[in-house]
Amino acid sequence: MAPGPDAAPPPGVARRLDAAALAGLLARVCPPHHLDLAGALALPCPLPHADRWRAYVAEGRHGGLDWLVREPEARLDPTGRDPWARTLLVFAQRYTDGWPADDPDPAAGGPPGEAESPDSPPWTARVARYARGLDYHDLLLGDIRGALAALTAAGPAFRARVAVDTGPYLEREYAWLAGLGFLGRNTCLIHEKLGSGLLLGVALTDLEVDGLPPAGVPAPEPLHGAVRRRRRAAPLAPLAPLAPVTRCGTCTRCIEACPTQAILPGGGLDAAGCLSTWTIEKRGRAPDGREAEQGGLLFGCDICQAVCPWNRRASAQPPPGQPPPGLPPLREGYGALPAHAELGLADLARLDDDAFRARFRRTPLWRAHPEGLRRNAARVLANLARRRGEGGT
Ligand code: B12
Ligand code: SF4
Ligand code: SF4
Repeated sequence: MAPGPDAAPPPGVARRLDAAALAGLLARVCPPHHLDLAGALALPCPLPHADRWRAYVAEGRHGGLDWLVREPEARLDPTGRDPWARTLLVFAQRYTDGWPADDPDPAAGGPPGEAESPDSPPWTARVARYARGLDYHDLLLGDIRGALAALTAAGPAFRARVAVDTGPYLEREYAWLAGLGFLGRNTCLIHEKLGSGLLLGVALTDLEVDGLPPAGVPAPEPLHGAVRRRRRAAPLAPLAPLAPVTRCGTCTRCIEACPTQAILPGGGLDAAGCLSTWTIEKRGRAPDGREAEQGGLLFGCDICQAVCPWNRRASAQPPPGQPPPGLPPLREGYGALPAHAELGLADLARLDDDAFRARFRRTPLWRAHPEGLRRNAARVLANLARRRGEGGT
């Protein structure tokens, strides 16, 4: 049986296993499904950063994303909605190999001189890295479902509800608790060797797993990892309390680099001020007419990740565009789609709705709607013209 949302196991099949056995199974089923990291945590689970979530909601930092803050308390405990859930599996998939320091890509906060002309670099370099190819929801959901089906075929039968983004789960908090990485001031989940170019997904299951760290205590390593976070292996439970919440130290680069000052001094985000919200989620004008702050970015923003030393470190090992040693190649589908190169920024600014639908269905750009993409392209053109001293609005 392939578990999917609300799939129920056949009666009488064992759903209980220990963490070491689950780790062994994950090591078998994750690599063929392009899943670089996988971990598990016991439910119900108190969330150590629940107060950050409550403050985010109370201060209205969700930036008009009303779907996010509906039933805020429910987001803190998935077993309220699904009392059958016992274990949350958390998965991560790389979507980029490398954030080179001399990257001329304006979406990576590269030298402004490189962004002067609308013709160079190509517009896909103005799109956040996760969004240059196919829709990650399709890719990652499909891969997680495939891995769960293989897991069932190899052993336990269980019920599962899978989500990438859309479920009421604080995915980064869970990824940290499951040992996939630490939480940075830019709010991203960062793996010490892979950096933060990782997309996350979860599977709520009724598996009973013995030997996981106590609820609410972060694991120091995931159950499965294409590379280890630390050089020396740490046993799961005894060292668990030492797993770091954050490893930012005294660094504040992301806070300083954010063009809209959307990252709070103590870490955490004002989503209302984030360019990712302005260019993807928001309709209409930027808040208070702050269009100029969008600079040369067309869709999403990678600046607070591109400046992060942990991504620099992750990029330092391989030649640009190649996977770090010991890692499989990047999953197909995340590279810029060849068809994107048929258009320029000016074409995007006047693309009609039908052409938008024909070109961008099943890509992340779909989320901006045709009017959003036209608006973004027009803003970038105006910002570039202003930088060249040609005026613009
Ligand atoms: C809504 C949303 C957005 C909104 C709001 C983001 C926000 N920070 O709130 C907007 C549109 C701005 C956005 C932008 C981006 N997003 Co987004 N987004 C989401 C979504 C759907 C919900 C996030 C959420 O619940 N926010 C509420 C806040 C309070 O929760 P949180 O940021 O997760 O923080 C929790 C903990 O991490 C902790 N915490 C937060 N900050 C800090 C700081 C420190 C120091 C510590 C110790 C703890 C801590 O406290 C919180 C409560 O548990 C998630 C998917 C999901 N279901 O989780 C994807 C998700 C977070 N996004 C993702 C991505 C890739 C992005 C972008 C990089 C895309 C882009 N390039 O434009 C940017 C990054 C911007 C940024 N610096 O966060 C990935 C992140 C992967 C990763 N490695 O971290 C996710 C997980 C999607 C996925 N399935 O992979 N996103
Ligand atoms: S994604 Fe861009 S705008 Fe948003 S917090 Fe990071 S640097 Fe700031
Ligand atoms: S740039 Fe510095 S402060 Fe920001 S997430 Fe990376 S290490 Fe942490």
